Amino acid sequence: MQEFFPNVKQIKFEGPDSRNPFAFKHYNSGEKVLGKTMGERLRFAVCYWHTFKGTGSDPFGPGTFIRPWDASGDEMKVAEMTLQAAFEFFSKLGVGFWCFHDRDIAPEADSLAETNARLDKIVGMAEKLQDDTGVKLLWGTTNAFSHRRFMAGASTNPSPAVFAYAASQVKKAMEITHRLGGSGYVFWGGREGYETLLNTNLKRELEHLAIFLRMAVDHKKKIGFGGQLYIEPKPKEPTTHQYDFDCAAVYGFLIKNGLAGDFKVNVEANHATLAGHTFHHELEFCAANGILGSVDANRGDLLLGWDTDQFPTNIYDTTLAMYTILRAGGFTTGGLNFDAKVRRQSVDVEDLFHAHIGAMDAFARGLKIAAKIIEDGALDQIVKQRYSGWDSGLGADIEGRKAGFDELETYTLKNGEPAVQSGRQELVENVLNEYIR
Ligand code: XLS
Ligand code: NI
Ligand code: NI
Repeated sequence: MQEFFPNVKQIKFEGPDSRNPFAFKHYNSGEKVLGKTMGERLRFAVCYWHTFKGTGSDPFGPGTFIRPWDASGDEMKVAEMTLQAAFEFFSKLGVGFWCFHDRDIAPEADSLAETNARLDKIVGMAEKLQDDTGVKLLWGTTNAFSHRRFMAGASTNPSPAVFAYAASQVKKAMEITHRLGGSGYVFWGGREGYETLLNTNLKRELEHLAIFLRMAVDHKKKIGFGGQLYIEPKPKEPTTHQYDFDCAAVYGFLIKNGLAGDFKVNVEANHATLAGHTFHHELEFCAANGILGSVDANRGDLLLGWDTDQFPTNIYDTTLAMYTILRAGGFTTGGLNFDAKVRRQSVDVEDLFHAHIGAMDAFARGLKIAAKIIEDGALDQIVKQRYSGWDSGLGADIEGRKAGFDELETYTLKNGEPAVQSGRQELVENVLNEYIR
């Protein structure tokens, strides 16, 4: 069988002093952190679209990458070679999971029936490669945003025929995800949003989105798919306004439509910053509401301001992310999917390894630092103390709904001006810095 990455052998852990670019310095899959191995805690996944289908194109020019798996002139042969290259990459990198869109793994044909037959063929191969390598599917998803039929959205399209097409596509994508034993299925809004309100019935489009998601829940039950359904928020791009703007908007939508029990959130770092939040904020919001499901691990560039999908390297961000994820109980069905692409000038296949090795090490460091902060209770004590007024007396009466406005007025008239306490922001920032090393 053809080897697609002949210059790279199995990536191993060599420790922080290693200078081998093809080795992990911090990610040691079997090492235990807070009682579980790093592999179990981090649940790394490689995404198919950027890593194997990405071309390096940008709005100002076409692709720059020439991949050995793209060499054949035949579309289906390319799909087969790409799948082989992907599993060689997963195995050499030592990740446990992968993620794909239906159209990444098999090219669309002239009819839905033929497209689905192509998918079945590739999924059969993927099933075997999964068995051979032990690599599992973290989640599957549908690309219902690239084809021109979806230019005005999929489930929020003004045309019911396009809604039907998207439904047929999601039906099939859920079925193949189920067949491959996927532990989740993602709905990213694609073009579910609008360019101008002047031609848009926003109320109706939102109702259609809810109907579509209900149908997906019904189909999941019908086929016995036990994986978790996720929604991935994003505020803008490609549309001017995407309906799944941020985690709070998604949560409100789910609650309103009685879907909160059926969906969790797949939080993407770059989408958080596009929405004007930090990655940490979005994770903490989900954790607080019991909807933290999975993560698309990447980063944006605040100077550019679009979805640059760079590989995560910032140890502060990975530490804060893991701090929230660990305190929320860690991943169950979810994981850290590198929805990230190498830069346009990173044209060699080896660059794909450098990108993932750095990102995995960045998260491994974040995990270890966060675990230490938690073990020491370094920030916990300060937060606990700050809210301790709620544990007894007045605070407990308010939380227990024993005191209403009348009682609180009586209390205030009697006790006068409340004492103020320092928020100690500089102190907590120093504590964090002491742990990041
Ligand atoms: C695009 C999204 C997309 C989803 C999967 O911005 O991040 O890649 O993760 O459709
Ligand atoms: Ni994503
Ligand atoms: Ni993105």
